[in-house]
Amino acid sequence: MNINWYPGHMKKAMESIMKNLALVDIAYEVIDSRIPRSSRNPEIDNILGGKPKIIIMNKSDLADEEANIIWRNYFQKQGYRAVIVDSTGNRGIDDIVKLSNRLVGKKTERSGSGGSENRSMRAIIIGIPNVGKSTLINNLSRRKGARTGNKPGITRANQWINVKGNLQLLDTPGILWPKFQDEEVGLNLAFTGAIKDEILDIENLALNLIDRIKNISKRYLQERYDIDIENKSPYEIIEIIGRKRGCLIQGGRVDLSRTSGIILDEYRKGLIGRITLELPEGRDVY
Ligand SMILES: Nc1nc2c(ncn2[C@@H]2O[C@H](COP(=O)(O)OP(=O)(O)OP(=O)(O)O)[C@@H](O)[C@H]2O)c(=O)[nH]1
Ligand SMILES: [Mg+2]
Repeated sequence: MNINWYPGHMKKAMESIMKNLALVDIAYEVIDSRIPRSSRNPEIDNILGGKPKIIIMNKSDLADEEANIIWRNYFQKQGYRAVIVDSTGNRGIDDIVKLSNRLVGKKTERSGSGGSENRSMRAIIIGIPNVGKSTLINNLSRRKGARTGNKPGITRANQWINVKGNLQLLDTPGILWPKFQDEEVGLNLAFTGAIKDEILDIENLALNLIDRIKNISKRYLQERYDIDIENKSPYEIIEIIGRKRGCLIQGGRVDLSRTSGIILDEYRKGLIGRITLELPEGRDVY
């Protein structure tokens, strides 16, 4: 797999985040709960400097519940604040607001002019593509507040969204580029949809995903596709699934490309199960 992120691209993304960071009191780093390590860009902490931050473990509804707890505890042990969130199902949203108030609420109260003014706390959402930044922004804003107009004195371009609990959210998220430390990270990003399918070999991707899921637990594939996967290779498993789903081409052969697309799509939608693809170092079962 060969995916290049151009240095110019990264530099622009970084500059935009830094510019907006100057306007906020706290940053929300959104990650994908199925791949908490691969969906983090390790440079985020350098970019943030000392700015308070909460790790938002989004798409928790698609990840294993026990693994979610393991990861949250892991992040907390590392000194981070982490919240388990489902932005489409509205889980954990209130926790974000509450925790933000605890982290910076006091500070903004004191820093108001004259010492008594209670100005809003401002936040920015940051994360790699497709991790749920816009969904989270919509969820935070739709129910709990309305868009405000341009705020004079800050910048013309930025819109602030009022959220409950004295919180204002910058409506433009900071897009972090994914960081491919190794092939496994690249695959994880591809499995979960953080990278566009057009630039990937979809059959190869599905074969790898089948192999990973099979090693985590046999039951997922057996239950979803009603097949016995014992002693079968990923290739054989895809063939069986293709036949079952009627994905055939001329001569009665299985349409591997279409079957692969179905498998990836079903994994991404959580239909194969709530499957977390990686755990903190030193753990291999959940
Ligand atoms: N199941 C589930 N799906 C989610 C969650 N959050 C977002 N999604 C879905 O993930 C997809 C991407 O969400 P977006 O909010 O567009 O992600 P984004 O980070 O804004 O993506 P870019 O703007 O492309 O960088 C959409 O199909 C969302 O419905 C979540 O917590 N759970
Ligand atoms: Mg978006």
